[in-house]
Amino acid sequence: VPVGILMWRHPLKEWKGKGTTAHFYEILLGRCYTYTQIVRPELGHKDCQKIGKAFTTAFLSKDPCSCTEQDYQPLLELTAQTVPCNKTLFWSKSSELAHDYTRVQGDLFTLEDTLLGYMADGLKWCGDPRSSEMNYQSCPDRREDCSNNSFSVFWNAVSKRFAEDACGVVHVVLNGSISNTFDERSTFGRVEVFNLRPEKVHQLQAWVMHDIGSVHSDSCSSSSVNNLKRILKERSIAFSCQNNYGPIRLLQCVKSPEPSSCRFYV
Ligand code: C8R
Repeated sequence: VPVGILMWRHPLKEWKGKGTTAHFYEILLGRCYTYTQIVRPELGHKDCQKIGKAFTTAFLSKDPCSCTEQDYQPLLELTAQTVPCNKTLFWSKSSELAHDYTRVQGDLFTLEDTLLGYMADGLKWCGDPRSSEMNYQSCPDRREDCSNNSFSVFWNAVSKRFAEDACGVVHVVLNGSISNTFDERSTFGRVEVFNLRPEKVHQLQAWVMHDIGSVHSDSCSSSSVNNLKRILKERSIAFSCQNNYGPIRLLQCVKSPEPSSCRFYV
């Protein structure tokens, strides 16, 4: 057989989105060790090698447009983690603010404060059915290629578990500076709200935050937030809402160079 044929590699399919994050596997493993050894050593032993393997096995050598939540089940099982009741914090279009808050309020957990969310946050990954390697060139774009792609399906699956596991009074940080403060198409609106268990989640408390200096566009009394209230009522989960919740407002003020809206605190 001519050497040229043995060396031939199928070109990977080209997608509209960015490819797998460079050094994906190393970052994943490093974050797993950082989380289990340094961030939350109380979590106890987790086998990071096995977790890393389960993560890549979920998507390598497969069509990145036909992913299923089932593919991630082995990974979910290896990363089971208990979040105490009353300590779950959801967010939607408010990622930075919510994470700023859990950083100072260390007993609250967003999904990124749990092992699996911590590992995957901000990364991109996909494989290819004709290769056992990751595709670093391109990955499917959720809108332009397919919605059942390797990372969207992952976030759906882990967000679903995160919500199913929640108990007591749960919280959500919403962005009141956009028109769709509660967006039914977001992960929070589509997945998490519908996977809360009414028998153990007594109340959802929403904090609608406005960017400092922005003109208020949505508040607790807006129609999108009322829509959230209605959905929860149908699901027998109590709802409460607060505009510009003080402790989070304080964090916004600390980060704002223009203190005019923060006079109360200075
Ligand atoms: N959640 C969803 N998506 C997440 C995520 C997460 O924890 N972490 C990251 N990095 N992402 P958005 P949303 C990525 O529209 O849709 C959980 C994904 O690529 O501002 O309402 C979390 O528990 C995803 O497409 O928020 C939280 O409560 C975008 O960021 C909701 O779901 C989602 O950004 C937030 O999801």
